[in-house]
Amino acid sequence: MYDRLTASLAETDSLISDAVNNEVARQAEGLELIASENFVSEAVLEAMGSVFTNKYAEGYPKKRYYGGCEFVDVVEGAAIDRAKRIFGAEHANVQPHSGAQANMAVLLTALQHGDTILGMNLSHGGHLTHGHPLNFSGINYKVADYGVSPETERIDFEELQRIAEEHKPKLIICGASAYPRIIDFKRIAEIARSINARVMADIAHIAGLVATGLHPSPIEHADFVTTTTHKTLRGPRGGLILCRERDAKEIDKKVFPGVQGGPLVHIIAAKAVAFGEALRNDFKDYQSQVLANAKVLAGELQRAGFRIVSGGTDNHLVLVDVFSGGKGITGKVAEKALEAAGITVNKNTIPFDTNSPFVTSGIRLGTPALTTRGMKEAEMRDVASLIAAVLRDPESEEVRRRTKRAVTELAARFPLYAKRLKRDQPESQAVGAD
Ligand code: DSN
Repeated sequence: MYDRLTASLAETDSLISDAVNNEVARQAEGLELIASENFVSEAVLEAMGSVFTNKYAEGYPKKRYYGGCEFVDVVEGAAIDRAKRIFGAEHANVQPHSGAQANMAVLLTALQHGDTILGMNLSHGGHLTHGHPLNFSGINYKVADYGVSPETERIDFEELQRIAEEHKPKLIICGASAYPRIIDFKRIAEIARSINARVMADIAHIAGLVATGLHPSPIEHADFVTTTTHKTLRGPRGGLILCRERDAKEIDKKVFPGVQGGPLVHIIAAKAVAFGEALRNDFKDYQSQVLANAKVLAGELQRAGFRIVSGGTDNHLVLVDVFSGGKGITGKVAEKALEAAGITVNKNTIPFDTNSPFVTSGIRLGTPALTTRGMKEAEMRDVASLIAAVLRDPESEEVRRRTKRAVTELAARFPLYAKRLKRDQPESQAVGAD
């Protein structure tokens, strides 16, 4: 059905072509609820698939180590300029291939090998690159960690202050991958100042909300702000660093040649396109809908009897405690059962989880992708009841079959990449053609 999307590839490599087309079908026909995923626009896809992939461009605009970079400079210049405008930042480096490499460049800028960092505990919602023992951040630096309070499941700032005073880190890292509440960047910066530390805010998950003023911005509080570009920001898979002018030179040096060689110019072009989209008024409408949808999803699941970590959400994600102290099912079972019914989520630890990270007590749900498809509050109510039905009876083939049928019908009402498919295919074969 989708094979016209990869016409040239199909002629030369059917294995990869089939995999691409199967993935298009999976994305189009299922419900994508992974909080860190989204669907980029066709314009972003085109920039990513452009001939800029052929070009080496080590260096920065107007200071390259290769000839033939005049058009590369256009796209990198636009990406930098647009990123600075979106976030009100003094300096932007758009070259990091990923969030991990953005964070690596900041740590190399702010720290000496062996210095102490203070990051949020991964099992309380932090990120791998904020000090996990198996990650470069935990291997090269001493790590102290903070988390949420057992009562409120929100960041415990008094405890954070106490840990900061005890360990005297050089860098406090904030930002999270599974924290459904507003992060008080101002408060964290005050704690950092009180112990003479610097702050890195990793806003990967909430970048789109920050970009549109729907989550407080860390720009004036943090020394360094990093993000991926592919989550709520809805750009290509990649990273971005924002900082003050005074750190600009060091950050640029640490990205290249410190951490990376040649930039991925096709991805930078796609970042520029996505940043252009984020500057449009309708991007704020989209982000507002992401928030409204997450609130409805959390509320409906709560009404259906599930415990929502921290009692609700202020952002794009909902953390559901499906285990409920042993009365329910594990996150692992929940993820598998939902996947079989066409609903993609990820198992996730919850604060003070008694299950291992491979099993978990929770699932993490996010609304950015479904909101991009155009789904609103009414559809979130349907999605919540489909999820609840599967979680109540995770082994039932009948429930999975019934849910999958409903998922396919719902997805077809909100076509994905319909314009491209309609252009390339006979009308009757386009996803959701009506
Ligand atoms: N792996 C990312 C996520 O899924 O949230 C975190 O960076």
